[in-house]
Amino acid sequence: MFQGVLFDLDGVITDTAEYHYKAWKKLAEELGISIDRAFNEQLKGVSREDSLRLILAQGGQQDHHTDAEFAALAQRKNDNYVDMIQEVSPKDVFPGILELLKDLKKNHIKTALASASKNGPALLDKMGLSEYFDTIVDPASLKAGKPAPDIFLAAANQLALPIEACIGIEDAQAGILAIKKSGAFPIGVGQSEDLGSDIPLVATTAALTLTYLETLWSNKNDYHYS
Ligand code: B16
Ligand code: MG
Repeated sequence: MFQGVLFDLDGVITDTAEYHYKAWKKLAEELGISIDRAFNEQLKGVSREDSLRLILAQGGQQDHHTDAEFAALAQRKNDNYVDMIQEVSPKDVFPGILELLKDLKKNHIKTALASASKNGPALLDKMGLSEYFDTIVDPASLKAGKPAPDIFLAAANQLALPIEACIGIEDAQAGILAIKKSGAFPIGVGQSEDLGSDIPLVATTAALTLTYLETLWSNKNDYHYS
């Protein structure tokens, strides 16, 4: 049986992925750059700075800003995003997540937050979920963000568990690559068009029950991915 579950936040625990998209779209438009939902799939799970680099490259503006201007643009996006998440509350937790967290606790399965977001701890507080997490990885402490495996390796390490004993849950292409590279067993939340068909996927978090995770875990050798 698995001993730990490593959770992404945005797009897995709540719908903040949508707020990130809206905040990036607004900033991009102010810069005369157009981005759509398909482009946004590349931004999911990617750090604030790397997301801004991708957007500027999309508009051919990769060399247009000084370091100070770049930092101000990243700050502007975050200020706008932070405004949007002020009203987040326990009712914004995705279906099934609270029940899963409670069941994991009851069964002494450890939990970690492996979110690239520096706003992660504040969001868990707003949703009343902090008490369900044994540890939170500080994304600022990592050498490389998703798709590098560092955040999932750090999460297992902080739980004092071997990574092979953990499940990682993600909604983003970059995050799933990171889980695969880490050695944890990946479960994706989303569609095969976005996330591929080589790992188990759920269309909604309502499917993420402890029983279902146990079933996937016992069949994990049926999945072949690299
Ligand atoms: P922040 P996750 C990621 O969180 C988001 O998916 C991504 O869109 C965002 O740019 C990144 O966090 C950094 O967030 O600007 O709040 O520090 O999906 O890894 O939980
Ligand atoms: Mg995510």
